[in-house]
Amino acid sequence: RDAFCGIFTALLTPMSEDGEIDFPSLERLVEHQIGQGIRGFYVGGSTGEAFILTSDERERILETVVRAAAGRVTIVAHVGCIGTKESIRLAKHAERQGADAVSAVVPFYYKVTMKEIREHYEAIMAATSLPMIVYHFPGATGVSLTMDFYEQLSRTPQCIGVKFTSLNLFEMQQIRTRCGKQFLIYNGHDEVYAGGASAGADGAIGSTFNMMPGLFVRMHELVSAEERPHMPTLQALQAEANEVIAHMVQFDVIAYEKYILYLQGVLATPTVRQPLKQFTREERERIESYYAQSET
Ligand code: NAY
Repeated sequence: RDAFCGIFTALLTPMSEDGEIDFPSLERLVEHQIGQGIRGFYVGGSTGEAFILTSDERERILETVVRAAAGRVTIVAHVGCIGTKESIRLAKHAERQGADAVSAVVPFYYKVTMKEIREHYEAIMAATSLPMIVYHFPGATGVSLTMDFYEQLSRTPQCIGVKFTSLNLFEMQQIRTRCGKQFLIYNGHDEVYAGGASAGADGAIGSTFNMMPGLFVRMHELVSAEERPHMPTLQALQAEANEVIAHMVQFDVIAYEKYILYLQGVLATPTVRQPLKQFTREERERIESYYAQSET
């Protein structure tokens, strides 16, 4: 269980100027992250631009990350698609590659009930022996999961937890109460990491860990220490992260993080794939001057 608790970076997918995947930059990013003490990677999620990649590309990315990480951290492969069949294909591939767990977004676009959603997860779990982490992100999918849904799925030992990307920490706390101590909860909105930890999260999966992993690794150490966490330090670290996040959300999450990593020399270009937003020269200058000022 320890290998699944902590800070998991929702990995970006570096791209070259023509929008193709830049594998050397991906390997550099993996190395850069491991060097800063993260517990693992969440590969091919929203931050990884999963839904605008082909399945073949998703497979190549996972293969590269597993090889580059070489067993040093835990690998969660996001295999979710809006259809069950393709999710199963990716899950089987993840198992063959040696991923430690799979995760799948709640199926979106076609309106189905909790029953079909549960059957979707059961079918993916039946296809491999890997543990499953449900990916709840109502802001993007428009799907709210019920407490009964969580409770039922958590009774399946193969379903080990949920990546909870919502600001509703009351609901997170209710999952903790209803599903028990063993069920893993990952905080998914980095700006409320400290709040999520107090609502019972065991760790976090986040996009901003790509550009500031150290801050969250320190917060996780604080909240998981045996003795009581030092609240003023925790609040100060969260405030430091949130200052960057507040700046970032004026622009665009994925393009912004890629731009910072490009400025840091980790990525060769800050390109995102169409139709995601590419920054104008004026936006790039604003980000650069904010970055230069925050570095000093
Ligand atoms: C994923 O699958 O990559 C994630 O959901 C990562 C979680 C991020 N959510 C989104 C929509 O990007 O880290 C968060 C988020 O960027 C951050 O909290 C800022 O809102």
